[in-house]
Amino acid sequence: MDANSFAPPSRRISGAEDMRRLIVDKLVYSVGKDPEHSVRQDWSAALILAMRDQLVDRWMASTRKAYEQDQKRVYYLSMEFLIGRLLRDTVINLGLEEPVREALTMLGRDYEEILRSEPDAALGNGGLGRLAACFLDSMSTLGIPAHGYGIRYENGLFRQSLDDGWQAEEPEDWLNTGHNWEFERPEVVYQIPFGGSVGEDASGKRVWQASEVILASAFDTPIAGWRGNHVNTLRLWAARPAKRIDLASFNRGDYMSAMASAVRAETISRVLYPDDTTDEGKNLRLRQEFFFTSASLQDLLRRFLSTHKDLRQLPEKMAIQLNDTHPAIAVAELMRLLVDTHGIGMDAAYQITRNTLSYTNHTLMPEALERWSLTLFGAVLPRHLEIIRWIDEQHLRTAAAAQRSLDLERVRIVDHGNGNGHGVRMGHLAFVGSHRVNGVSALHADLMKQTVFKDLDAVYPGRILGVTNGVTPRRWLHSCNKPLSSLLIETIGEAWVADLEAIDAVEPFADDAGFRERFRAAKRENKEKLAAEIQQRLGLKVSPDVMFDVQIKRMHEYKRQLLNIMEAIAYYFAIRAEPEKDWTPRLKIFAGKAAPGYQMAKLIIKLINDVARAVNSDAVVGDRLKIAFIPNYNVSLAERIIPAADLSEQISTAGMEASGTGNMKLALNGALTIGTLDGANVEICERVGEDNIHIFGLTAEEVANYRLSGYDSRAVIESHPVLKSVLDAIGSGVFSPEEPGRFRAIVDRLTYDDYFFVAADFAAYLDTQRQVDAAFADEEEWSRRAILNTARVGWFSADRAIRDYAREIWGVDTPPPSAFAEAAE
Ligand code: 26W
Repeated sequence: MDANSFAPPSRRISGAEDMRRLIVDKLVYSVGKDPEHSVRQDWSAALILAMRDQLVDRWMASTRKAYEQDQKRVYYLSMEFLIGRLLRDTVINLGLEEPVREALTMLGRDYEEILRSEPDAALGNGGLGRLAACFLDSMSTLGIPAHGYGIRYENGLFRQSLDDGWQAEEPEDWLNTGHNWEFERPEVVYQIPFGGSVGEDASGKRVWQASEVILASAFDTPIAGWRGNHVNTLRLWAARPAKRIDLASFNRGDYMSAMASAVRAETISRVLYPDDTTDEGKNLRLRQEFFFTSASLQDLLRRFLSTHKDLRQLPEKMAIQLNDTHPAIAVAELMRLLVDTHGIGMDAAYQITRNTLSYTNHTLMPEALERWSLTLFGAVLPRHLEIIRWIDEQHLRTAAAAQRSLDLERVRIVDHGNGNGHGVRMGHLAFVGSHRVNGVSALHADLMKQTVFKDLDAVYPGRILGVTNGVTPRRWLHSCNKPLSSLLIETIGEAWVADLEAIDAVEPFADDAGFRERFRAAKRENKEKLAAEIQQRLGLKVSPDVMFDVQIKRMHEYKRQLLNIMEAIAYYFAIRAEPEKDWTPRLKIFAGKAAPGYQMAKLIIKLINDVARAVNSDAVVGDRLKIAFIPNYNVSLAERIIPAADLSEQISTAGMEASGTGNMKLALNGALTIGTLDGANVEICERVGEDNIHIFGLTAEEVANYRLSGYDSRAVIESHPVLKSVLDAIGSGVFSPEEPGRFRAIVDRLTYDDYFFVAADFAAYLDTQRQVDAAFADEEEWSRRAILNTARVGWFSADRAIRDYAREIWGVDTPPPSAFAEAAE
């Protein structure tokens, strides 16, 4: 048989008529529906399958090339991938928008409506998960052979709704209508051992006798980059029991116990972030982390060994990136696989491991740095505990030699003290087991060296570096903001889509009145659309003429949605006191989910909604202030809000937001930022210029000093009458007359234990908001500054971030941006 016998009939399509035929073919033969009786879901499935067809041969070509050229590969291990919807991006990346639209018109279907019926894959929580998704896009665009590895959660992050203004949570059934992008790989299956004990065989070799084995089964989703030149794989693992049912119990009629071990196994890929406040929750979380890490490492070793013999070559042929501490167990698991399964010595295995792994840290908050009690860890992963103790010994020797004055207790991975740090410190493990450790903004990397990783930095100087986050311009401008994208392409060409720094070509147009008007028209179109959605979903009528002031992110006290709503209250009172004054009208938009167990964050959602109820129904106020909390924040909702934003709220307590990526997306879409000098805001400020951003509040250094010297929020409150009146109103039930004490806990927190410096920053925030008002009132000047924001944030592209990783961490080549400029011509 010659090679041509394998050549499949080509499915690549360019014209609308061919596209129509392919979609109908998919509808009939793959979805199994009669076009006459098909509903929207069926058409959506058919279109996705048609697009997937377009990806497959490119995907195989990419894989073939990686094997043939023996390219170095990147493996990105992440507990979260917030990919959202894939259809619009894929169609645009492949340059197939025109034929798809036309084909659907011929079929009497509406393209936009079909796009909306694709479920939003919410396999993540926040920025960390979205970053992983942006990075996959960029690695494909840059042609880096890469795999994303994660968990195929049956229920992703919960679906949020509002029940009388309170957050309500329901399971997100994103798989209900099938995930038509993926290919199930039933043959790709690995055994994941848990529990049991470790013994020795006759030769003295350590042998792990697990008490339970669960199977990890692969599902692959192709991820195309710009123009579809390279297609990578997102491989997600589903947990399966080794034995579906226990027949003996079944035959006895004991059906529950017959299924028990299957249920226990499948629980592992059931939900994202199970509540880990209970022991059972912690146990499940550790099992999830080991489950996907082990499956991924077994898989990449199998791939490596299919074409290589010598495992010492591993660091030359692959880079494994740990997205936060969640996959930190990879350090011990890679050692275990090398030593126990492949017979390599401990020292050599340790060296291979460190040279292959690197670790990204996404938060300095000590409570988010995972640690496991020795009891739990030893019960679930006894062999790994041995290996980690071995690593710890080497590490402590290095530490003692490097830094004589160091307190070794603080740097050890396995901590025996009884304090908070008791147990296995996963951040330390990830740090020690990696050759590079990166923060996600310049400030964050600096603070890592000064705070949580100070001692480890002294032992391993030069290991920490900063790689400032970035966002993909394909999704976060080109595909989500058609009006602006089209204007930009018409004005400066298309090069920026693949090389975002080229967007600086639009800077001179900031001084062109005609361009400013068109820029405003684009924003206006987006605002009208969002206004219609707000009216439809919340029953709230808002005017697209007012400033759209946006804070969209996870609900967390450090992000200070509370500061924002308190400012709204102050503004509300001021308007009521002087209704005749010339106020700059605003719509405050909030969206974000609170972790189900995070009571304070949930109370803040309720406060926002109670204040909204009072303000939105107050005839005196009218359009001058409206407040909208849009439920169920996810990637798709962000894609609709961001293009419509005028003002971007990035107001975290300085030193607490590692980077932020929403700040980049909003600035790119022409919103001005009001923000603290935190995370990547610092670098955004440097790039857009101080005149084009509204910075306020304490710096990270000032916050740190206050934490040392003590800070008396009560005195601050007493000395600021507006702040006092706002807190009095919240605390006395002005917004919750049916339950006056509802928000007492919030007021108490700010008065006695204002850990996030809300009171301290209130006055500066208020002042700055009034400056924003004045600036917005000058339409031409505001537009000029908005255009400068778009023009000057090109550096915050995920492509640039990936080039930095490739060069500084992975040792992987990437094509220069000029390669794309030529291709675009
Ligand atoms: C349960 C443990 C845990 C705690 C927090 C898991 C995950 C989280 C967050 C959702 C982590 C996260 O998203 N961090 C964000 O990462 C972004 C990408 O680097 C940064 O831009 C944000 O500043 C950071 O908060």
